This record gives sequence, C-alpha cells and structure tokens, in this order.
Amino acid sequence: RVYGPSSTPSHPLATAPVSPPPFSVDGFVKEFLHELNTNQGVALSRSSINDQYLALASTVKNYLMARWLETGRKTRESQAKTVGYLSAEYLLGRQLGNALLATDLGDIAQRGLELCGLDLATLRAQEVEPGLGNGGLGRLAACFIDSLATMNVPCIGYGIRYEYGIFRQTFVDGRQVEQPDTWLALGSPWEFPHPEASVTVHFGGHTEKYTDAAGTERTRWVPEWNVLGVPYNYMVPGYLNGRVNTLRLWSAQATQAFDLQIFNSGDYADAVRAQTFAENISKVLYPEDSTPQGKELRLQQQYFFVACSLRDFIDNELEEGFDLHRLPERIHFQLNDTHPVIAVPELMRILVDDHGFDWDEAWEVTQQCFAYTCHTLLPEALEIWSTELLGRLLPRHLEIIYQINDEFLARVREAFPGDELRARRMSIIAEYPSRGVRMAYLATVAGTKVNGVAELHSQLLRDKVLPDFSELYPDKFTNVTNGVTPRRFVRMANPKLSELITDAIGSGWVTDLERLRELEPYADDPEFREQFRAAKAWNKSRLTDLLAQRDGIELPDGHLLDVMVKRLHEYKRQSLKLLHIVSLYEQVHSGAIAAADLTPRTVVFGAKAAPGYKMAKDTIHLINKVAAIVNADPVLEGRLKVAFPANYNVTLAEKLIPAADLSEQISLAGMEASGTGNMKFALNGALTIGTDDGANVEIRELVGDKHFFLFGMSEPEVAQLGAQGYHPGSYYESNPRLKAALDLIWSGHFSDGDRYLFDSVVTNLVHNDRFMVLADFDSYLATQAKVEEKYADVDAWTRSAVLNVARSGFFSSDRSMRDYLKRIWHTQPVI
Ligand code: F58
Repeated sequence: RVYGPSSTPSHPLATAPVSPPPFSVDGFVKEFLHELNTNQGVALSRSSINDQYLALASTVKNYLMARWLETGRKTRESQAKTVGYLSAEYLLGRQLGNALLATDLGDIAQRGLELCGLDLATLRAQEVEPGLGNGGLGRLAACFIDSLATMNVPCIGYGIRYEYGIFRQTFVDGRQVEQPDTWLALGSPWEFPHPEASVTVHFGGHTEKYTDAAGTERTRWVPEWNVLGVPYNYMVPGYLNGRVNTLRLWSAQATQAFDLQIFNSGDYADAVRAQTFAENISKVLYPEDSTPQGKELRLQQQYFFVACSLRDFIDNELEEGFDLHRLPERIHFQLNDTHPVIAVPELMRILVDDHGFDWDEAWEVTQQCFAYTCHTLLPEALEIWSTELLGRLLPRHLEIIYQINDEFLARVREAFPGDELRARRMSIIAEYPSRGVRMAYLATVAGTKVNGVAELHSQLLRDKVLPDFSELYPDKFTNVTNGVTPRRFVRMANPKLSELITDAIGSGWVTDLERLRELEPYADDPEFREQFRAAKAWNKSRLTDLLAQRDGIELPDGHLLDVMVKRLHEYKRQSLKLLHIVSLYEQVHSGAIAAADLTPRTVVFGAKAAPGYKMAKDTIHLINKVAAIVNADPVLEGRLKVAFPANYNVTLAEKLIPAADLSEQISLAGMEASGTGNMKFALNGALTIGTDDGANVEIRELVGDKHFFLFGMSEPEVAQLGAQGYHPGSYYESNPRLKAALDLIWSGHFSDGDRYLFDSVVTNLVHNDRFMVLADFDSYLATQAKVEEKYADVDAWTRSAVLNVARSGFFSSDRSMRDYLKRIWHTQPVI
C-alpha cells in the first residue's frame, strides 16, 4: 500500500488542512441541494424520500469528514495506544439522528429542510437500521465505541459487514416468521468501501516443516483456498468534541486468483459458484441466542474478520516503522466474548511463521495484546470448536493451540503437582463428549485480563465458571459493569426529559452522567414532578402514534405501561410475565377479583426468538394467542391489554423505553450476566420489577430499595434449591392460583380448544422448569400487587421515578470505558 501523492504538491490548497464546510441554514440548504443534484442525480422537485434521505446523510457526512481526517492525523502523531475492539456484532441502530446530535446540526438541518419543503422526521424514518447484532452483546459494542469517541480515546472497532443482519420478525397467525433483513437495499450512505486495502485470508490445506536460512526448524502453512476481505469504514463521531473514530467492518469476496484458476479450467458455472462460496462468509449474521451451533460457516466468519483485522493493524504498524516487539504498547485488543478468540493463535502464527519470532518471544507479545470479556453464565453458551473442524479449516492454528495448551498444562502441573484431575479440568482441549477447543479457556490463558459484565456476574465467573483459573491467576479476573450511551438512549431518545434535566442542572450530564445526582432534590419539587409526568405522557403519546401506524396496535390512554423487551429465552422468563397476565385474566373470570379492581395496565412485549429455538418460538405463539383473547375480552376492556409489536429492534427501543412506567427484569437469579435494557429503563424514569440478578443488583443498590421492586429467590437460594432437588410440580399442586393459570392454558382456552398446541410449554414448566418460574411465581405476583399500590399514589411513583433517573448515572458506558481504561487497557485519551 502506498499513500499520498508521488511528487511534492505545489498548489497551496493541496497541503492545507481539510476544513469542514461552514454551517448556517443557508449553507446547509446549499450543501443539501448540491448532494441531491450531484450524488442522487435528481432535482428537488423530482426527488424521492429516499433520495432526500441519502442527500441529507451525505451532507452530514461531508461535515464530519474533515474531523475524521484530523482525528486520524492526531492519533498517528500522538503515537498513543489504540483500543482494538474485536466484535462479531455491532447493533448500531440508525445513524442519521446520532450524527446530527454529535455534530449539533439537528436544528440547522430541520430549518434548512423546512425551507426546502421537507420534514426531518420523515427523512429520519427512511433509514433502515444496521442490525448487525443479536442483542445485548452487539448493542454493548455500539455503546462502547460511542463512548470512546466521545472520550477522545483512539479506538478501531473491527467486525463483519453482514449483508443480512438480524432477521426481520413477522407474525403469521401469532407465530414468528423470519424475513431477510435487506438493510443495504436502498443504499448505505454511512459506509466507505476500500477495496484497494483488501486483505487475503487463507483457509484449509496443511502445514509443513522446513529449515530456514539460519538453520532453524520452522513451520509453514500451505493453505488450500482463500477469500478477500474488503474493508468498509464507518464514522464513529464523538459527541460535540470533533473526534471521529473508525469502525471497520469486513466484507468477503472471492479472490481473483481463485476465480481465474477455475475459469481457466473451463467450468464457468463452478467459478461463479466459487464466488458465491467466498461471499457467503459475510452473507448473514447467525441469529443465535446463547447456544452456539458449532457451524463451520460461523468459524469461517470468526477467523475471517479476525485475520483481516490483525493484518490491517499490523501492516499499518509496519508501514509506520514500528517494531512488532512493541505491539503491546501500540494496541490492546478486547475480545468481545469468545467469538474473536481465534485471534490469539493467529497473532502467534503471524509473529512466529511470518516474522520469525521465536515461540517464547511471540507468546510474551501475544499475551500482552489481548483481554477477554465474558458475557454469559450458561454453560452451553461457552464455545467449543471441534478439533476435527479446526484442523480441517485452520490446521496451523490447531497446532499452535496444542502447543499453548502443552505449555499451559506444564505450568498447572508445576503449580499443583500430582493433581492430574485438575490438569484435565483446565485443559484448553476438552476430551469429552468429543475433542474440542474450549475458547473461553484459551482466552483466559492468553489474555492480560478476564472480565465479567456486572459485579454478581464477575463473582460467579470466578467462583463457578472458571474457578480453577481464578485460583491459578487471581489477578487476571476483574469486573467492569456494563453501561449504555446516554447520547442515544437519553438525549436522543427522550428529548422532553432531556430538556427538563438540562433546564434543571445544565447540559453537562450528557457527557458526565453522574451529574444526574443533582436532580435528587427535584424529586421533592411538585412542579418538577408535574413536568416529569408531562414528559412521560408525551413519550407515551409518541409511542401510541408509532404503534398505531407501524403495527395497527391501539394503546389505551392512562394505563400503567408495563414493558418486557429483550431476546426470547427461557432463562429471561417471559413465561413468568405471561403467567401473570393469564392469572389476572383467570381471576377476573373466576370471579376472584372484579375487573374494576384491576389497575389499568398495558403489557408490551418485544422479543425475537432464535429461528431454531422451539420453546422460544412456542412461547411467542402463546403470548400472541393470549393477547388475542385478552384484547378481545369486553370484561377486560380498559383494564388489561397485551401488545406485542413484531420486530423489536434498536429503533423501536428508542421509542418504547422512554414511554415505559415499569421495566420487567425477571430472569432467574444467577442467569443474566448483566442486562443493559434494565439500565436504559431506569435512566428514562421507569421503575424496575426485578430479581437480584446481573446489573439489577447494582441498580437496586444505587436507586435504593424503596424505589425498586425486588422479588424472587437470590442466587444462593437458587443454588440451594437446585442442590436439594427442585420439583416444580409441588408448586403447581400447592398454589391454586398458579394451578388455575396453567390449567387454563392447558385446557385449550387460548388455542381454540386445542389442548396440545401449548402442551410442551406447560408440561415443561410443570415437570422440568429449569429456570424455576413456578418457584418465583408467588413472589412475583405479590410484588406486582405492590407495584399497583404504589402506582395509585401518583406523587410517590413520580418521586421514585425521578430518583431512578438521578441515581443511575453510574450506568453510562462512559464510566464503563473509564473502568476498562484503568483496569485493562492502560491507555489514555488523546486531546
Ligand atoms: C448478553 N449476551 C448477556 N449474547 O446475555 C447480557 O446479560 C449482557 O448484558 C450483554 O450480553 C452485554 O454484556 C448476549 O447478548 C449474544 O447475543 C450472543 C451472540 C452470539 C451467539 C450467542 C449469543
């Protein structure tokens, strides 16, 4: 790669710093129309909304461009260490609104567009969000890169440019049906492809030994096939600070050589098929939740993006004249879960095979370059790649992993002589039920640090998931509690609340969220509470309009808005929320309570199920069936309503969360690593009903018991009940309310008399119930009664809601980033 002109430029402009276009409303209009005419090739009078959206995006991009170039220059000059965030997922959400916020161009754009007879909100609604992630883990990556840019920390986010992101969920007769997410179809103005900077990635083949010129025995990998990684750069603008970091997503393409070879062999059809084969690697995001499938294509994806990213960074280093022995001073790669862990043997391979390092030297460097974040506690969610597959796809990497493991086990045996059982337990290579590489172990052995994502999770990670490792390396383990970006999830999503906060305490909270504390006294101010309620009411009416238009759902006025949005998974226990609804319905119809005594409540669900996860899909079907009956019931009219808008995504979250009164965080204690939705709700003034799980624990500690509805067993109680033997049937038999609710489902009442339709869901709860829904049912209902009592006291409720906002500043992802900087990356902002 050669950059820059071939001779010294003589025109003065050619060496002047790039400056952003000056901005005024007139300047905006001029730029916008210029983009519309030159980029879209249309006149305003003939332009479509999509043309207008693309022209607006270009206008904002042009404004950011000079800052992007300047950020690159400053970062190179400072020689500061960069954070390399390696993540297979980035759930970015729409870009335009965030870019307008980061540049403070929102007002100018709005006024300029009005002068053109256009409406900003309409153009914003045209954007299809890049849904390049499944849920919490991918959204966390997006929050983190936003915070690093805002905090002036050099960071490159590396990932995959999936052609199809997370599927679009539709409901057909209440069942989930997946549709492809064609987010690129109408153009993608936020990306900058750089085919000239493509990287070749190798796969397959075998390894050979040879002796180099110095007489040293070395190994070389003779791969069988390869693909090209084409980088697409995305801007990551900091909030009002002029910094623009880079997100680099890789797209797979067939290499020319590969094509030619087959073309020359005369089989045109085969050549085209080869191309498809290569492009398949970045074709689609795996819509998994929690259980890795061990699919070959997924391993290809993982190695593909990691190999591209390391090559990219290292080539740059070499071009700039850095010595790879000093790599740890230049970069810290953060492994977002185990998906990028194949980067560890890849860096070893690069250093040893390509750059002639000896093994120990390479291991020294590699160990200092990585740190690993774990996002789960479910044993089945820890990735294990079969050695058969790894050996076939990445033979050299498997050899390297074996050698890392040999040296590691030698160390274990030295530390614990004679404890062969321990060595077997800790081996990176699992032998049972079949031979495989435990990626979490590899990451733990290789990285400088291992962190969990909330206090409770990090503790359970040490004590239950990796106890042998925490004994061997006590200092490696640390916690960084997750956070969310206040820019997108408060400032942008909740403009009314933001205005209220800013009027009260100034605007500094947007980048210093702990300052929300200054709101505490306002909780006792009746006028402030009134305005706070007005903001909530505005958010609810905005949501009402959206759901009416988007889903044909009618939200009743004046209801307690009770929201449970997250992936559908048994451990998250949407079925507990559902049993609550069914029980209210049953109690009214059995005459146990009068409909008039119910607190008017609308329950909103949002959840996608992994397409292959039957129990999750059945649960979605059941929720929709129950919703249909409840919503059509005249007795419950105005009292209870269930809404399940399809295709919950970041865009919908931005409207739903600010409108919520009650946040449902009801996983079985010890199962949800952290949760981040829980933080977004608290920051937007919803009260939480939740178990003592994940970051709920910290939310409750901070907001105070009086302002949080805790229920259910604690993690030690769950462990104890599990150890003594859990029998869900005994709860079913002994709790008449629970039995009545389950029996009603079983009777076919919600399935047109079909007793078998939901048999698997109910049978599973009564006979298996791995996540102890029945054990927590009673406590959940009793706590919901407390919710209703409190909701009846409007002032007490609002006071708690204000205090939730005031005391949740800790959950800014800026704070998470400060913790990573201090505890893991040891790097500094560049001013
Ligand atoms: C989530 N994990 C945790 N995984 O469940 C949640 O508690 C935590 O707050 C969040 O990470 C951020 O730390 C998660 O979202 C996935 O989506 C994986 C994607 C790849 C396949 C396996 C699940």
